[in-house]
Amino acid sequence: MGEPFYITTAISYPNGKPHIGHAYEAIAADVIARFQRAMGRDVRFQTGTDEHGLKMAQKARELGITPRELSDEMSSYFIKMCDELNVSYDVFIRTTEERHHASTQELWRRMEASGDLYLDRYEGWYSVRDEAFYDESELVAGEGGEKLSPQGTPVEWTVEVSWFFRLSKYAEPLLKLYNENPQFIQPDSRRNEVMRFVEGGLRDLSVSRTSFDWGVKVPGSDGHVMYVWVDALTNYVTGLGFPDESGDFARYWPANLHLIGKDIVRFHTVYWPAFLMSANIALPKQVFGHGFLLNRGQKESKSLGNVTDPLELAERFGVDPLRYFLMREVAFGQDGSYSPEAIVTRCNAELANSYGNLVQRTLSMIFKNMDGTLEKFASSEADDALLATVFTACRDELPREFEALNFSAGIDAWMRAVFACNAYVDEQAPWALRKTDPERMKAVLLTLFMAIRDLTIAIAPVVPAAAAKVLDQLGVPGDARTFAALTDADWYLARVATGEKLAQPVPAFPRLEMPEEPA
Ligand code: ME8
Repeated sequence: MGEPFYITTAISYPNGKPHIGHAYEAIAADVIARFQRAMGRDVRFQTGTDEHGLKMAQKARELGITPRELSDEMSSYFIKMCDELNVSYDVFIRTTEERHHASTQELWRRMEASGDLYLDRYEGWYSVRDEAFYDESELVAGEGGEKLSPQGTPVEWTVEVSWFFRLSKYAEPLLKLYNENPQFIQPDSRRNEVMRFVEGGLRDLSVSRTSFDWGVKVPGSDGHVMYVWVDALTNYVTGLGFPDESGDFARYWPANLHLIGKDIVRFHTVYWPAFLMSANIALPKQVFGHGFLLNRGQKESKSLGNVTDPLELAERFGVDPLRYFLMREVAFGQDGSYSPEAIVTRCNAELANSYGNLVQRTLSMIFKNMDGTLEKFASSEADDALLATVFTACRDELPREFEALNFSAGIDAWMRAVFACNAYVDEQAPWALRKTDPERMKAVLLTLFMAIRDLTIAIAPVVPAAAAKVLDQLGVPGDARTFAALTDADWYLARVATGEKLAQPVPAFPRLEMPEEPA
């Protein structure tokens, strides 16, 4: 078994149906999970829903149902989204599960045993939408002069007796953590923001509420439920069986990567490591705050009427084209914009015309002109040069960039190899060789066959279903679809030895239709 690799997404608030940002994060995490599996790692991939808190309680009240009914219904849409987008999670966690309450209460007890929890009176600004507390100094003025959180959401002055976590005690240890482990918070821009924030000193954090009961009960303190972020963050260890520290926990903790959006970096890089230090649990290796996805440059919102159902996009353009577009178009870590036209333009140019066409043309020619027969051939210098270019892109460049979460750059390296194949096809003109030099035609087509296998294995984490379709047509066995398999020089001879002929190829990347009019 390979080295363990534990990756998580944020757990989503199921107070509405999933939006494109949720799909983006789930897809990015899935690309990482599939990539790491293809690199030979033993991947554990967790996602889920964050079902407690005032936001959920208020939404349920608004709809006249219980929070439980709301989370049961809505969380099913998140599961459906993951399944339809081909997101290969191992665990879908729901924070209302009994095991999660037990795990969070154990974390609480450990923080209490460290002397980090105390009862006091809480007075401060709370944003229900962000489920976050803010300092007066962090607030901004709204259009009518009203006070808003730094995220632009309404805040309420709240007064109650609550439990506090001694966050102030952890400012120094946290700064030490960031300084000693520059990769802990990525990208660097977010790391700098967090460091400035912590350098300003930390105030103790109110971690329980008495004004409502939709949450995890504070052990031994009637009437208190935990602040939703205490329980939300704990999901990452619950899913590994915590408080049982043998088994999955022993194997997969600490997490290699918490993948989250930029708005919740503070929770994951200040609160979470502080809770873990307090409870004497090892810290995750990296938190990566990706950017936001915007609809034609604008944030989606009900009032603008531009909220997109990611499953409708997937249905309209296909799951793999949507995945490809999101990973290719946006420089990971930065904000990005999408529109139906941009999806069609990008996918037609790269997936359909460049790569899909290469595959389809090559396999059709092998099928028609060679009766689908694969055989040994003597390669020329040009053939070897092409295969070397493709190999370098697929085995070195793309993996190096994907390892660093630079998906767009990795795909760019891959695309250059696809272009090299297309330039080779034009130069070698196999259709003309058919009459003049059939042996040479075979060498050209079989070289392309080998190149396509490499290209397809490399891009499979991004477009898993279409890639599987191509690899099935090539006859590449399931266990040979890995990056290590790319270095096996004899795979082609083994493939020839099976004697299997290529069947008539079926296009894996059809061209997309441009939308008639921009929505
Ligand atoms: O924050 N583009 O849940 P959530 C990209 N429950 N990503 C986006 C986005 C957008 N437009 N909008 C949101 C929560 N996200 C908490 C997390 S984790 C212990 C608890 C991202 O449903 C967002 O940054 O509001 C977050 O990573 C994820 O979607 C879920 O957001």
